[in-house]
Amino acid sequence: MSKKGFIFDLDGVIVDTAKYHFLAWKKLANEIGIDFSIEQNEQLKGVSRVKSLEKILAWGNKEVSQDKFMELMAKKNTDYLDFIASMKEDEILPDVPKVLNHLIDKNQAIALGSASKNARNILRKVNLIEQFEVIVDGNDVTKAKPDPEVFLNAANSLKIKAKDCIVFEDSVAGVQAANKANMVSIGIGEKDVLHEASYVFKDFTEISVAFIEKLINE
Ligand code: B16
Ligand code: MG
Repeated sequence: MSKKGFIFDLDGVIVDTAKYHFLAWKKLANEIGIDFSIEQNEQLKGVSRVKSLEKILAWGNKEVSQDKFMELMAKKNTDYLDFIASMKEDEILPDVPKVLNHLIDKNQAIALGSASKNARNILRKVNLIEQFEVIVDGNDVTKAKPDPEVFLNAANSLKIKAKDCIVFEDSVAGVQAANKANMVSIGIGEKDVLHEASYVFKDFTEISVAFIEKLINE
């Protein structure tokens, strides 16, 4: 049996933390007099903390000093940490453990490739940290998605060639990053949004064992 590298994004793929990012950004934006909609939040998926704040300030036509920028980022993260403080295993998205366990049974290489600096903390909370052989997160990369750095690092640490890696991603930037890395991209979400992905599924309940076997063997 061949050994492939399976790289999972975190927010929106393993857990639905997008709702907590939204609440924390909305609180911050409103406090500084900027409107923030759920549609705008879509554009922040997979985008780093720095880039997210830059976008929000641009939408609100607001400029702030470097010190203020740092203060706003810290504030957003404090609120976000409050929202995720009580996260438990029941917030893991449906059938994610089933797919992870199947891959472990089949001796496949498994990594996390996330833009979040809180990724390890979240994996610990939901009790999935042991499932990942390699974790590459926002603390380990200099270039944010759609740059492929996060996934190439993960492949490198897994010692699996990029072309033998499969990435699960819920964001457009993440799918583009996987494609640039020359990996198979699997979009988790809506087909019309993630149309650049090699395959798209609404969630992991739509992914069959036969499909996983095909990924391993092709
Ligand atoms: P943090 P992912 C991304 O995680 C989120 O999708 C994005 O909304 C967030 O701004 C980014 O992480 C940074 O997160 O503020 O926790 O460092 O989807 O790449 O797992
Ligand atoms: Mg994501």
